[in-house]
Amino acid sequence: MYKFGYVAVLGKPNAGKSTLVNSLVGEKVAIVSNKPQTTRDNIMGVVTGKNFQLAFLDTPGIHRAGTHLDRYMMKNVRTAKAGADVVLYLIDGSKPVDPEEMEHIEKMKKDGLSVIVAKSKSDKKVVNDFASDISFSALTGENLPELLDMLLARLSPSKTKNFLFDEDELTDKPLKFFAAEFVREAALKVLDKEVPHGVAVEVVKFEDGKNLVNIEADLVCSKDSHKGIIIGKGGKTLKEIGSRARASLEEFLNKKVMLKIFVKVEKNWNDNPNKLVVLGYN
Ligand SMILES: Nc1nc2c(ncn2[C@@H]2O[C@H](COP(=O)(O)OP(=O)(O)OP(=O)(O)O)[C@@H](O)[C@H]2O)c(=O)[nH]1
Ligand SMILES: [Mg+2]
Repeated sequence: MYKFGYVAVLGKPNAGKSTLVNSLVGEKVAIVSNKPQTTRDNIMGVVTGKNFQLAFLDTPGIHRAGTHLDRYMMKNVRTAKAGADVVLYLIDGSKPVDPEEMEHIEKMKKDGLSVIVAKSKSDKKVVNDFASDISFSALTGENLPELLDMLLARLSPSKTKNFLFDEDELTDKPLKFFAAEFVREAALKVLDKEVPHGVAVEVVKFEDGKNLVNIEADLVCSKDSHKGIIIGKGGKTLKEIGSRARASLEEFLNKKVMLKIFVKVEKNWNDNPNKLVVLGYN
């Protein structure tokens, strides 16, 4: 008997959704940072076993939408939910529970969705007593096999192999997407406060050579005042972003990478529907 299913991974910003998907897939398909609202797009991560295949959809963290970018992100959450066979809802066990979240979970169940509530970060001190179906740590791997079993138990078996993806197909995004995301991840790590949230990355050149990948990217920020912060004194901050992004891209692509980043200002791009489309959020 075989099992296949789509799993939408939902939860608040910073709950650990992307870290979990990466660790189940065994490859970094989604960028991670300690800043909320790191993920903006739905990113698929496929896990294939002997008799099963699970297509996880990593989603943006659920938050109140202010800008058009926020609305784009929340639309992604709805899309993932609508196409899911199982919803895996993550609650950060190291943070207090939000009553609104409990209501949201109850509503999903009432709407007939198959929901598993899992507490993340079990390697940290647990401070919330919300009743979950399982707790796990994506960092130490605690309870990950049990979590997979729990998800599989929610799917009905098929006599024929009903997998939708090739075994070596780990994600649905092209290399260019990862180039942009790894630059954004480096920016999230190096920059502080509200600056990284106003950052988008557009890859303007991606030449995939035999031994070298040549990449040029525009690092777009939303305010004039952010440009100087991103470049830093004598270009120090931008250099740091570039070298971090290059290192993770070289690891991801398994090739030498040449990376040039140009900082540009697009005032309030994150609240401009046309600019969002240009920057790949459509
Ligand atoms: N200690 C510990 N930290 C974790 C674990 N999982 C994730 N984190 C940390 O939590 C932070 C957020 O992780 P992400 O995976 O980016 O969270 P997310 O839910 O995808 O966040 P958004 O994309 O913003 O919605 C990062 O600093 C991670 O390193 C875990 O199992 N244990
Ligand atoms: Mg994420």
